[in-house]
Amino acid sequence: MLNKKARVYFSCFMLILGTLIGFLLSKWSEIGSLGWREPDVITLTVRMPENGSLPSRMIYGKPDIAKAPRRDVMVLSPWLAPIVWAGTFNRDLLMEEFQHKKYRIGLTVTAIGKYVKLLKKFLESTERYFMKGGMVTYYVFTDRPDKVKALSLEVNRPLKIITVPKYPTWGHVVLGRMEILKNQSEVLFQQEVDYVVSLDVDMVLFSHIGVEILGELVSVIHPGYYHSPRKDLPYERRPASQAFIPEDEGDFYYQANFFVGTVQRIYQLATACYEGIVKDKANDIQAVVYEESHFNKYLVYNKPTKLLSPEYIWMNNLWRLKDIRIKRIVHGEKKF
Ligand code: UD2
Repeated sequence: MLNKKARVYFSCFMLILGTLIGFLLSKWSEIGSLGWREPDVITLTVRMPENGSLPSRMIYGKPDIAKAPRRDVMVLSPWLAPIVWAGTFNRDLLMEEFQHKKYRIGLTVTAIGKYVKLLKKFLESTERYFMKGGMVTYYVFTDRPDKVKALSLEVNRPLKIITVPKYPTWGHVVLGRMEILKNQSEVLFQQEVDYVVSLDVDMVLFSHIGVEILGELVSVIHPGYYHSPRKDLPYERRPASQAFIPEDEGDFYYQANFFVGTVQRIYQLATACYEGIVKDKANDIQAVVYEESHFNKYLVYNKPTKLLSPEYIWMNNLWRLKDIRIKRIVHGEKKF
């Protein structure tokens, strides 16, 4: 009798302990990312006050040609595109040029159907961490403008709601996004912004995302495949699809949930993906990872001018490797 009771107590204890450990593990990577401080490549950055006719100056330590910013990761692709990691850039220096040119940035996000519910949390995090001091306009693509308005979103940057069709399925939404982007680049973005940043609504920013992400055509290396050999990358390998990439081609696998570019480059990218999607549909074939397959195909033959490391889209279900010093954005936060 006593043994049975003891067994019950022991089981309860183990259950509570297991739940506690599970909870702590799930929070660990989040806590870790918040605790990490981003080092500057060049540490001393002081702005000197304006003095008579002299313009205000920035004083900082001289870059040391013998000192690599990171030795544990690739910081330059074979086609000479920088790969952005923590520790490889000085945001203050980048801001100098940015403020001088007064670039306008359009942040686009798709929130269709129930995904509207994710918009508030997404925008709270972008307000806190996205492009501080930059000229940002939010563009929300939605089929439910009334629901978006009803969220009473408190944002300090202009927010434009773009009404898009009601898509019947998830597949139609993710494929349709390229058409929306193509059309809006033509009619809206070319008038209103210099750079387009496209993010998914199931993302939460945990750290500052600044001008280091800007470039002509910028994509993020997928956190799940960045150490994988080419044969394991989930490219579309069937020649019948427009997204086909031969077995012996491909550089990195990129995620289609975060990309950046000038309006012209985004227009070209979105048009190519849209046309590939339309042709596939006519041929009754669906690329293996939907629009992301077409996106990857495009980037094999139109190399990105800048790459963002997987720090820029992390997923909480991935075990963080030691080369990931900071989680800037976490993807896959879906609590409807
Ligand atoms: C998966 C893939 C991603 C990409 C994507 C298709 C993983 C981990 N992720 O992302 O790499 O292939 O699929 O682009 O494999 N949306 C709506 N309403 C909908 C459906 C989608 O607004 O009804 C929007 C929303 O912005 C959402 C995005 O489309 O964040 C992508 O949809 P998802 O979040 O369901 O896709 P996800 O993250 O599983």
